[in-house]
Parts: sequence; structure tokens; C-alpha cells
Amino acid sequence: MIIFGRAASRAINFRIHIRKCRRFSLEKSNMLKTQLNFLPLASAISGAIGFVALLANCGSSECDNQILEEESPAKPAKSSNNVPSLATPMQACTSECTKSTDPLPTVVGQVHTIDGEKHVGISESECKYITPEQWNLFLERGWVVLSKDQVFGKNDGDEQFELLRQEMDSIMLGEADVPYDKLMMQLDSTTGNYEDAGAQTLGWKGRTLNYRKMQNLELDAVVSRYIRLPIIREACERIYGRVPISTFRVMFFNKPSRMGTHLPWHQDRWAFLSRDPLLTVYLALDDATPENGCVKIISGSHKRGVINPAHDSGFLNADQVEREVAGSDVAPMDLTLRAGEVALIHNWVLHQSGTNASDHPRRALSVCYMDASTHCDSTHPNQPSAHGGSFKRDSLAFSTVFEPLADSD
Ligand SMILES: O=C(O)CCC(=O)C(=O)O
Repeated sequence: MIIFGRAASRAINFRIHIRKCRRFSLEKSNMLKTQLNFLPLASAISGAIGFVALLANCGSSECDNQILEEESPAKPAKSSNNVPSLATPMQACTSECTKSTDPLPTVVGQVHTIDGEKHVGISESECKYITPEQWNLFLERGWVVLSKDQVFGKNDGDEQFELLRQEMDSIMLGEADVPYDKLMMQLDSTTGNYEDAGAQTLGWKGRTLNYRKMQNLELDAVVSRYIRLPIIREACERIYGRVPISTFRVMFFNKPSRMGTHLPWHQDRWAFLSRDPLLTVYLALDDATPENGCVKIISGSHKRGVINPAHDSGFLNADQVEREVAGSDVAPMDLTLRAGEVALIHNWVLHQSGTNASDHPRRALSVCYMDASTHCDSTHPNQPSAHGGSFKRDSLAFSTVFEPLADSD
């Protein structure tokens, strides 16, 4: 058993080493390319212009979570034998997909009603992964950072984490065992302007590490394991109670070296969902610093509620930025993270991010968890055509990642 374990571990390390070498040479060639044509000052100026244009544009379908029809040029030859099956069958979205009138829990852990049933987040005494101090910070500020050991465990945590990092690069390079035709993949902009980023469409877009975003990653076996970690279950149960939990989006977010795209101030909410998801689990795959475009947040802003309900993806308009950011008593802060740390973030915390001025990528996995009874209003004009691991449907529902444990578990 021990010998087998060591051999497996060596094989993993070898795989990681090979991938590192490949990635290093690709990063270097990308760096050269981008260093030649990337002028940070010009980019900052055009970023500011782009931001104004975006604010004018942002009631349309152009915003952060829209996924369009497939238009991928070519697919890598890899098969997708290893795709994990979805934990439970899809809950079909029926004609009852109307906006819920249930009150939203503005404070997590509060009793709230979901389709007529009362739910409350589990209590402190039932928790074993997140400390009471950490949870209080989450409630108070809307965010808290968990250590890598706490999230992945001390035993094989480093390997799991390293595999996850390498898997993201493999997907971008077209080498992973995933159903590429079902992944939303978006190339980064070369200008830093939000509206210049590539189309958010299904399918691979070529062998490059310069992707900005990839979604539907629950279909990848390595990610599928990560999104089911026990500490994440506990965070979900603290918020939503012991109810089935689904992911809304399982997303890779990247600021390639010397690139990246300005992401305007927003809250993570989507007008076409029947209720607001309240938890995003944000894993830093690299150290995140001000230099490489870490996320900036306004601590405590989750208590302000939804600021722009008129916008489909929670983006603020120019007046709201003026009032909520420039005019806020609380200054924006850098959410600096070490690789492997996880930030639990309340979805209503105001956040934004800039570009990457460093020679290394700044990668992250961002997963939004919600009560699985949340559904999509299929009549909403801007509902995306694909989310949550199910594709090209007339109506949307989301796959369950956690079923409630029995009392004895
Ligand atoms: O990583 C980033 O720069 C932004 C991520 C984000 O907006 C999110 O996870 O909701």
C-alpha cells in the first residue's frame, strides 16, 4: 500500500514537472510577445475610456456572465472519458420559474424561507472546519481567508493543490481530459479593456495561456473533487442550512502575465436567478498582489444589500461607483492572498480587479454556491444559454454538489 502510494505520488510529481517545463517555455514566449506590444500607460488610459463605455453598455447582454452560442474554431483531439457524472439529475426548470417572493436572508445564518420551508444555517457547535472567530469575521466583513492547510488538509493537500493549478494550464493548452465543447472559454483582452476581451462562448480557442475566464469546470475531474471539499460543505451549511447545495458557476479567472482585463465594480448577483446566491469560494492559484491585479473589495459592503438591481450581473453604474466607492467611508482594500489560500466571500461584497503588471500569471478558481432550489427565470431576456454544467437547454437548472448529510454522518 505504502509502495503504491509512493509510486502514485512520484507519478503525479513527474506529471507536474513535465507540465511546469512546458508551461515555462510557453510563458516565456508569451511574455516576449506581450512585452513588445504592451504599453501599461496607454492601457490604463484606454481602460478608463473603456470603463465609461462599459457603464453605458452594461444593461445589455454584454456583461460578465453572458455565454453565447458555440463558435469554437477547433477542438483539441483529447477525448473526454473521465468526465465526472453530475451528482444528481438536473432539476428541470418548469413553468414555476418565476422570481421568488421569499424574503432573502440579508444576514447569513438567519432563518429564511425557501419555497415555503424554513431553513437556517447550522450552528457553531455543528462545525469542525471553520472557527467561530473566522465565521464572525465573515459575517461582519463579508469575507474571511482560510489557510491552504485548513482547506486541503495537511496530508496530500499540496499535491491536490498543485494538480489543480496544473489542470488549469492543461485545459488552456488543449491537453486536458475534458469536454471542451461544453466549457465556456474566453480569451483575455490585449488592451486591458473589459469590452475588448474575447467572446464568452463554448469551446476551446487555441493553445495559449492567455485565457481570461473558463466556466463549467465542474466537468473536469480534478475540479470536481475540489468543489466538494468538506470545509466548503460546512461553509454552505452555515449559510443555507442542511439543504441540497448546487454551484452556480465554477469558474477559472486569470490575469495572464503582463496582461489582464479591468473588471468594473460589481456585486456577484444575477437578475435571472430566483434568489441571490450568498457565497463565493475564491481560491488563489498564485499569490495575488496589487502588482498582479488582485481583487479589490470594500469590506462590509455586503450589508448594503443589492446596489443595482436593474443590472443583470450586479454591475454598478457611474453614479453608484461615485457614491458607493469614491464616497464610501470604507476605502477599497487589496484582497492579497497566498497561493492556496481561500477567501470565503459574501456575494454582495463590492469588488473589482485590474491588470497584471508582473511576469507571472495571477490565476484563481471562483465558485459560487447556492441553495439548489434556486432556479433560473427562463423567460428573462438576458438569461445565459449555458450554466451549471448543463448546456443548450430551453430552461436552466443547476447540478447539486452537496446533498444534506444524515444526522449520523
Ligand atoms: O479574480 C478576479 O479578478 C475577479 C473575480 C470575480 O469577480 C469573482 O470571482 O466574482
